[in-house]
Amino acid sequence: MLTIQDQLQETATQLFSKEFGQLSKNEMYITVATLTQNLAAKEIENTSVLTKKQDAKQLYYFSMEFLMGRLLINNLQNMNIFDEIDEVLEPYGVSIKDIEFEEGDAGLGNGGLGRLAACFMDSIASLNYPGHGITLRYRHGFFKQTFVDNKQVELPDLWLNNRNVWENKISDDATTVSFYGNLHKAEDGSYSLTDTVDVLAMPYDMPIVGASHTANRLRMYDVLPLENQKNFDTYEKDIMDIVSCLYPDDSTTKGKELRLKQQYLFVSAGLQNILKEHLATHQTLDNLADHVVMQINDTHPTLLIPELMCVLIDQHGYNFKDAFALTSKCIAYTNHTILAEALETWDAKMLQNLLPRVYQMIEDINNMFLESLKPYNYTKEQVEKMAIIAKKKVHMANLAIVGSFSVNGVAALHTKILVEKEMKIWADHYPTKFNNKTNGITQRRWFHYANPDLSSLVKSHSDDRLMEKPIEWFKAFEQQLDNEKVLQQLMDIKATNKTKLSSYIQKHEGISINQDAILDIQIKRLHAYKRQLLNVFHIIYLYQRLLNDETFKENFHPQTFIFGAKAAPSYVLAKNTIQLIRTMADIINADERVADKLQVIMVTNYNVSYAEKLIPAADISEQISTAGFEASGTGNMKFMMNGALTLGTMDGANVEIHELVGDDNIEIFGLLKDDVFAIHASDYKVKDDIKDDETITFILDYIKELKDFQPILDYFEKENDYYLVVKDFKAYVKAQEHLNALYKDQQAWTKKALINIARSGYFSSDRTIEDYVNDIWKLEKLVD
Ligand code: NBG
Repeated sequence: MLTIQDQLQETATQLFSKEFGQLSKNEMYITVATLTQNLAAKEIENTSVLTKKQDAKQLYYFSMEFLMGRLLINNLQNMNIFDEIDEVLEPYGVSIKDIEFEEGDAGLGNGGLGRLAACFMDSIASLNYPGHGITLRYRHGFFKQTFVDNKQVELPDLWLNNRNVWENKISDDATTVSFYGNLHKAEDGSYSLTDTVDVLAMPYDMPIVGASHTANRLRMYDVLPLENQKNFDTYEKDIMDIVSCLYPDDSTTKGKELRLKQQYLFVSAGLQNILKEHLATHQTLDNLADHVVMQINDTHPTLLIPELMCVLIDQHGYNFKDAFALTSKCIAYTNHTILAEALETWDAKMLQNLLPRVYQMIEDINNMFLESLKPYNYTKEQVEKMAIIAKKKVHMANLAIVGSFSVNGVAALHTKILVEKEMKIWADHYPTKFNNKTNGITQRRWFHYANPDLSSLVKSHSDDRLMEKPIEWFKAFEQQLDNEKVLQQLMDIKATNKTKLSSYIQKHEGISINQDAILDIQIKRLHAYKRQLLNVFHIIYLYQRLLNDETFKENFHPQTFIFGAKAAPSYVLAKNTIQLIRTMADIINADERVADKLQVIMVTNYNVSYAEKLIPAADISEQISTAGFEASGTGNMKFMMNGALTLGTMDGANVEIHELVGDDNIEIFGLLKDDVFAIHASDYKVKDDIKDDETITFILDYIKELKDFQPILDYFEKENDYYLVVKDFKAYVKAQEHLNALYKDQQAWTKKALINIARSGYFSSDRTIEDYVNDIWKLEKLVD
């Protein structure tokens, strides 16, 4: 058996024909990562041997997004070889931390939904369940953000330009996926397609190494041309587009069709691979539901339902009824939003043209479903609401609900809103299908890795044997609530994390943060419902107050507001909000009069790696969405685990955080979801509120004076402040003032932080995954 040192040298020789010590930093990274990858490959092999031996049921998590971030340290830590490798590197004068940034930040996702999928992968493997991810191998990840004149400019994220050490091309599993074509019915009633446009779906696997003995796979499909296709040049160009980027511009029909092609590609190819593997051991599909469960992450992979039906009927001779029964036993659906704009519909004609047989199957499912409604006394409107195809559109959420055995929301409040309001008719129709699975985050990345000092502190007061029970492991720390030494250590750790963040921000943004200030952070996608505008309104107010009110200024503890957010390239209001934040940052940071009190920073290209730096340093976690609109949020959980206090509305998982820590350890403000829904149902006019409110009038005038912010002004004038910034403003200001005053008692504040940390174990994605396993997936653990 070669030592790690020998293996490292051997890898360096194979890859670069050089002595390890002669390698550049980038080559060192590639060498260490390749060695890690080779060790992971052994674990993958072991996992598939165990899966076969136990004939274990496997999960396939279909998601258009996996926001993995960097993997080197994550993998080394999970494999428990971090220290060993770091020691080997020492004589060469480098550490793993020096080379980790040579890795690209894999950004195959845009926010919470994609990061959730990544956290789930980590937990599934760490808990020794056989469960794999299926997605696309986009050539460009989520765009890289820069700013020009404070405006967001999007650059392509060329993440594959640097060698992706983690992936392996699995040519043996390449499959053909067909688009378009003419549908034929044979005499025996079966269907086939001719004149299709075919592509080769080529899988690349990335290892997902868990913290125990299991390693699963994230399978990403690329596209390659096939021989014998008509008009080869245009054909090749067209199909390469399928995997070119994460979010094709879908303002055009062509863009929409491209998005649909993406969805079908990974669904069809993924399914073919799953069925091939199943048939190789079981020779029949009759028992598929005993061995395979497929979770669809939001509606994007919903074509899995009609596709599996087509395969069962056309290739395996099933009748419609049996095929449907089997399909809906294998597939479960997670809903991640109630925002109407995110509930997908496809133009029926387009879907029919692109996927004639799949469309026909959707029609058949729809007919069967509508037929099944007849014995109930639904009104015409109700039937139309539930129909899978209505008004020439295919409603993917309806298809997902009809064709699956489980529909889950992602936080208690979100599921409640689905069941009682948005999807009430469905929940009444299928009372046992709906369930809640509150989201979670992997503590391995978001605590142990991102905040090593805090991790060590908690570890020293907990029991290692509880590591696998995060709720209890974290909870043990609460016994230190009155331990002054521990409280001091907590303060020191926060201070150190702030220093580290400050030098990171200095390097990336050219500004250093005030070390004494309260660090108040809002990091998430930019969207009107998340209300970054409320935050910046408060900042404008605060700035004026500090300039004009000496007593207030004296009593005010310095506060630094940090934002990180990308706006969708075509989302005008969101982009304008970024510009306003950046503009205010310029004005405030340059104003000597408030220099020691107030600071505003909007970081560039916020991503997973940035979040890992920001979260451990935060004092205040801004979770201020309009109640009823944030399905769950997962950033809120990460901040809590790292000892920040939540400043939030009763929305998404904030509600559960509040329930866990109690009124005293969270700052809750603002309208409740029922208030919000009532206002939306009334004839509320924001201009009446503005008229009577000097502060709001001042802020809007201030923004007007700055020029350049018409979209924000329009949002109030034309969209009637749909997300209720004005209505919640006073309560938000009060909550901010309360926190600012509280912070002065460092001891009391730190106790609150400690309680947050100690009760955060519930939000470990290990807990979430166990919930999915027990209620939906029914998997058994792999035993080594
Ligand atoms: C997002 C929600 C978040 C939630 C994540 C993960 C979509 C469509 N939804 O609140 O907005 O935390 O999903 O469930 O991205």
